[in-house]
Amino acid sequence: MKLYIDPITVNCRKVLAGFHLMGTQYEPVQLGYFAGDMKKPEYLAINPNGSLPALVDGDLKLWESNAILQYAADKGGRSDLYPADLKVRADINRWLLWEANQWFPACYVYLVENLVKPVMQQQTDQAALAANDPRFHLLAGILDDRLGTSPWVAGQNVTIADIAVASPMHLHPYQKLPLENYPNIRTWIAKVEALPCWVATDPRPALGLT
Ligand SMILES: N[C@@H](CCC(=O)N[C@@H](CS)C(=O)NCC(=O)O)C(=O)O
Repeated sequence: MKLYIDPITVNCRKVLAGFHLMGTQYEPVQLGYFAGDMKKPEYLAINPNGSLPALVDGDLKLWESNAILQYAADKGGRSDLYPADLKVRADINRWLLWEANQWFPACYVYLVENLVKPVMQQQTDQAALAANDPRFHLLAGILDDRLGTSPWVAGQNVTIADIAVASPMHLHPYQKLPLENYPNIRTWIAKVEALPCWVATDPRPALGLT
């Protein structure tokens, strides 16, 4: 399988960490996010969205990072990390969809305003942060409540849901995510950060942040 990535991006780091966790074998194809490689015709033929990551497995061209995690888990028979039990799987699928639709956009504003713009010597838009704040706190409250009832996002064990939901927060000290009121999230993200798959895919060196 070929995996098209730039490891510094949220959704590529997600798939890289997930593949590491699952022991998935793949051939990485490095593209440059800041160089705009994902907008070039040869890549658009794989992912017409012009976004990273994408996976090619034979005649399957698969985009959407969470769909890639689901596919790799099923292909690798990792039912420990993506259980087949109907209700557990529905729960995980729910968190994967929530992450892509709600959590990623809410966390992304902090990434752009507090990390990307300063690195690019652009002005942080405080109004954009303020406008996003209520949405972030609503969502963080939902996640914190869940993590108050189970140690991992989807129960007693780590699953691909943890990798997906942690990824939009992967640079949270630099994003300046306001996590002060969410003790369960703080406990959980520290556990994610201790996972070997998370340590092995740390994007900070490539971003010049360590
Ligand atoms: N929902 C998609 C989002 C993909 C995405 O937004 N990727 C970013 C990097 S994290 C990207 O390549 N953005 C460039 C663009 O959309 O122009 C996924 O999970 O794969």
